[in-house]
Amino acid sequence: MTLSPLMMSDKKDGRDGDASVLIETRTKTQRPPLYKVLLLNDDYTPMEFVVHVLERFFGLTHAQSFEIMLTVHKKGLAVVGVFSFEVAETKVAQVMDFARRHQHPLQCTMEKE
Ligand code: TYC
Repeated sequence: MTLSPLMMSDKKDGRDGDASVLIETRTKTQRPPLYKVLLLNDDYTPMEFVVHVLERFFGLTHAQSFEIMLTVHKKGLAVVGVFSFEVAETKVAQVMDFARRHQHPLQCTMEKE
């Protein structure tokens, strides 16, 4: 910050005897919290359906989708992506609605990172 001429002292001795005190303020940048979207395994949802869901709602390639589907199948769950609260909520709702409409028990949830 620079001092404008108006803020400078008029005195000839060079001292700032008036109220020209500069207070530095620190702006802490707050990042919004992020949420993990998780896909859970079950015994009935077809593998191809899960791959299709990952391609359709998460913009993943077929290869990426197949890999994540296999991770869920083997480990029980996997993180599909990390998003803002609103985007994560929307993805979960889209997956759950799509699975229900196709009568598959697929579960998708979110949790704070
Ligand atoms: N376990 C399922 C099967 O053998 C496949 C599957 C994978 C289901 C991932 C859900 O999130 C899931 N057909």
